[in-house]
Formats: sequence, C-alpha cells, structure tokens
Amino acid sequence: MKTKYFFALIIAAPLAFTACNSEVPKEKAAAVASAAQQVYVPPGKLDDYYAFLSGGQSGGVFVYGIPSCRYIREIPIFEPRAGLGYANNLGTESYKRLRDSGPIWGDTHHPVLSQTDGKYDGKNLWINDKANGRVARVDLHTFDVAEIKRVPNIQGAHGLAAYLPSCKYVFVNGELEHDFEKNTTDPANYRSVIAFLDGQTLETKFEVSFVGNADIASSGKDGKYVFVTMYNTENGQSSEGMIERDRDAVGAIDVPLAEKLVAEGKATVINGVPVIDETKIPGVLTRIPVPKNPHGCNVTPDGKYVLASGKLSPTVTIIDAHTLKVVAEPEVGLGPLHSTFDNRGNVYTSLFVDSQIVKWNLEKAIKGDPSYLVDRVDVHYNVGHTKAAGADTSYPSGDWLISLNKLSKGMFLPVGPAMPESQELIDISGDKMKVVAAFPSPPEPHDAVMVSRQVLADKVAQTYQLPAKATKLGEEKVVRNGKKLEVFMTCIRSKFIPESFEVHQGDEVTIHLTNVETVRDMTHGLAIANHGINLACDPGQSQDATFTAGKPGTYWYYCTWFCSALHLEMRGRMLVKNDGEPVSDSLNPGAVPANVEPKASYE
Ligand code: RUQ
Ligand code: CUA
Ligand code: CA
Repeated sequence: MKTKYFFALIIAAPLAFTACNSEVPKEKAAAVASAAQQVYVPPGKLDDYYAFLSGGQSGGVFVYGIPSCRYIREIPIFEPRAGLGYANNLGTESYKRLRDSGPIWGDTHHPVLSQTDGKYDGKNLWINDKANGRVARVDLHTFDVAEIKRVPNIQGAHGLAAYLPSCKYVFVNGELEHDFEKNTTDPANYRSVIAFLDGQTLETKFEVSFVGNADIASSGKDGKYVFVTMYNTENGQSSEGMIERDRDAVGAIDVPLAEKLVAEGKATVINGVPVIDETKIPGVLTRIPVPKNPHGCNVTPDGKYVLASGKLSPTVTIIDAHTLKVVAEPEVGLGPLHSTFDNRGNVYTSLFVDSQIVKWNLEKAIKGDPSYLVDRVDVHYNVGHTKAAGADTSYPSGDWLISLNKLSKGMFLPVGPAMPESQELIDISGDKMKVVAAFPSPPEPHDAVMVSRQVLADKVAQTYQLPAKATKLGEEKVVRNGKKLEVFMTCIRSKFIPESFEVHQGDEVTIHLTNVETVRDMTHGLAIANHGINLACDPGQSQDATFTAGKPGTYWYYCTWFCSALHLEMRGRMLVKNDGEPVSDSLNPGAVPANVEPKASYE
C-alpha cells in the first residue's frame, strides 16, 4: 500500500524515528518506520478512504481520512454546534428540525451507509440516537443532515442497519423495554420493537413488537431476514435478572411476511404505527438460541451466515442465514463484541476483555478445523466495535480495519483526569495484522464505516444550490412588521449587504443570510456582538438567525470565517434605537448593493 509515497519516506522516516522518538527501541525501529510509511499521506494528497465515526454522546459523526487518520470534519446532528452554525439559535432550520424531533442532545451509535447492488453508493448515511428514539439521514452530497425523525414506541433505539439489498428500509431496534401501548409501569406489559423506516423520509412504516429486547442489528442480503441480538430474553429489570438464562437469542425477522401481515390488516396501530405483536401473531420473529447475553450481530459479505458475538461467552455463534440453524460456535477469546470481514474469508472479532482483535477463518471454523484461529493482535484498550473497509457490503476490500477502543490509558499526552477516545488503524492486507496508527477523537465513537473516496468523488457537491427562498444579490431588503424585523441579507467577499439596519430594543429580528459565492470553501459567518449569534453560511446556502435586539446602541456584526484580505472589514452595524426614535427601513447608504459580482476564483 502507498508505494507511491515510498521514495519521499525513505528520506523522511529515519529522521522521524531516530531524531524525534527516543522511546522506540532500536529493534522495533524498522517496523515503526514501515508503519509510518503506510499512514503517511503527504500534505495536499488525499486519503484513500473516508471513515465515518459515530460521535456517541457528542451527538454527531466525525469524519476522518484513512490511512492518515487525519480528522477532517464533524457532522453535527443531534446537538447544537455553534461553531458550525448548527442548530444554535431559534431561527435556524437545523434548530427547528432538531427541536421538533425531541431533545437537543443525542447519543449516536451506528453509522450505516446506503448501498446499491451490494456496494456503497455514496448517497446516504443513517445514524441512530439511542437516547431519544430517533434516526437521522445525512445527505452525502453536502455532508449535512437531511432528515431527523422520531421513531414511535421505541426506547433505546440501538441497533441500526439498512434492509438489503434494496435499502428501502432502515431498521432500528429498541434496547430498553417499556409499555408503549397502555403506558403502565408493569413489567408484564413491557415490550420492545424493531421498527422499519422508509430509507428516505424516515417515516416509520411498521414495527414488530416482542417480549425482551434487541441490541444490535444486521441485514441478510436477499431481502428476507433481518437479524438482531437479544440479551434480555428474560425481560429482566435488574442486571442479575438479565443474565438468568443460559441462552438468549438471535432474532430473525421475516420481512416479507411482516409486510404481508401489515397489508392484511393484522397489525394494531399504536401511536400512529402498525405494530405486529409477536406474542399474538407468532411466526414473524424466530428466536435462535445462542449463549447468554450476546452482543454484536454481523452478516457475512456473501449473506450466508450471521455471526453473534458471545460477550459473556468466549464464542461466536455462526448461524446459517437461510435455514436459521446454528452451524458452529468457535471459541475466539474473552469478551467478543463485534465481527467484521475481509475479502478472503476471514473474520475479525473484537475482544473487549482480552483487548485484542482476533482473526479467524470462517470456513475452517465451520468445518471444525482446529487451525481456524489465524492471528491476534493487542489493541489499546478494551475494544468495542471494529470495522474493516467495506465489511458490510458484499465486497469488503480487505486492507484496513479500525479498532474503536473504549479506553486510551497512556496512549496520548495526559490531559487531566479524562482522556480522549482511542482508535487504532490496523493493516489486514497480509497474513499477520499490523497495528500502524492510533488516533484520538472526542467522545465517544462506538462504531465506524469506511468508504473509498472514489465512491464519493463525483457526489460531493461544490456548492449548495441556492434555495428558492434565497435572497439574490441586489434584492436585499428590510421588512418591518410591528415589533418584528426581517433582514434579507447577502454576503460575498468581503461584504454584508446591507451593512447596517435599524431596530428598537426588544424587537424580534430575523436575519435571512444568503451566501451568493459560487466557489467551494468560501464560507462566510455572521456573528453579532453580545447577542449569541453565529451563522456559518457556505457557498449557495441560506441561513436564518432569530433573536431579540438588546439595549440601545451600536452592535457590530462580523464575518467569522477568514475569507479574504478584507475579512476583518467584512462587518456591519445593527443600530438599536431608543424608544420613540424613528427607525429607517430603507437600506442604509453605503450598504446599497455594491457593484460586486460572484467571482469564479479565490482571488
Ligand atoms: S454497541 S460496543 Cu452501541 Cu454498537 Cu457494541
Ligand atoms: Cu467573510 Cu470573512
Ligand atoms: Ca440474558
């Protein structure tokens, strides 16, 4: 890999590892230098993969480049992000969408990429909010949230997967049992649901309800079964109660049968959603017994098997995805949580307790060949999810694997009692796995998904398409309606138009800001002194801010993104007049649309 950079590194690597890193023992220097080569992507060169890491309690998604492990951007989803102008004031569309779907906080766990014909198609990324029963769709043309929907009847929306091969649904399962029908607190009425959502609108189409819970989800590849691991088949309410049984289950949901039952009117509508109650209409959900309290659930790339990781048992249960029979249960190590795949028939399972990734051969394990264990490698520390590039498509690439570790201990410079989250990048292209890099992140990635940059190459937009409501250059205006003022403003290097507007104290002001730039990367921001407002307006985008004008005086608004040599001069004034003082509605002299045209370059 990366042979093209080899020559640059012949010079760079020895310098880096003799001069700067005295902790590397001599006998390891060569291995370290070769690992460094593999992850070195020179400035100005692009990474081979996008890695989307869920943000956990940060509520969004983090985008990294692989193999360099460079942090590229955050996609905020369920939490405001003032720096990016996301959902950070009452007027923004992003705030309204988030508020309308529930709390302005979320816990994202499982990023899922859309597929066509068993390959990533670069269109959508879905992610769940475990805390508030929501699912979001990110449009990969803009890396922006396109939808957020609450899923009725669910608590602890945890496992998320796309129904394959069509992706017409994404499905999400409830980890936390409750009574959503009569709203009692009686555990006898507790149920969980697996909800099937329209992949585009995220509207919940139907649900299957059952006793117990479901944890992690994965789809078969032929449009019949989808699978979930179920660790609380006991319907226990204490941790002891949840580990009473020796075996729990993998649930297999027959999706075409569920659709048929719904079409035949066999479902009960609860909170607006048709729900098939598996306790009353059995058959739609088959429980396949597996060792107690399983966790990860992963279907092999060829769709033949579903693997359930033992968690409390040192085994992975291999289930035939068509007959639903258990075909083998190989031992792999302590605390197996999740499995992922290469393109050579190998499985890589994360071992939480052993802090390892173990590589094993699927066919050998099924045949009972004792040499099924191929390799194991230490990771730092307590790995949760692991994901290899393309592993949930039909065509894994077999080159890179990310280990998402729960603790970083001494991996990075200490920064107080709390430490950053820790990920490691592992080269799985050879017989032996090789840990080549470790990189920190904000809290707390659970899962990740990697897609080749080629897939997105012609998809990622250069600019937004100006929306219909956008203010056009030369059509800026101020509209007053009693105590409400709307300012239709444009911005372009490096000017706001208008450069001033007048209001009274206590007026409700809405600024509709349109960035009329036509080149990528020319973002302008609009911050207003002492009013808590910061917009980020990308080329071709319109953003709104709503706030109440403060006490009389002059308040400058200014651009927060360094856009040109005149960036600091890119500012204007909100003039808050005393009561009784007249305010003007005409655009202020000097702010009359100037002779600026969108520029086709960065000059
Ligand atoms: S869980 S560490 Cu939310 Cu994906 Cu298994
Ligand atoms: Cu616009 Cu700085
Ligand atoms: Ca259990």
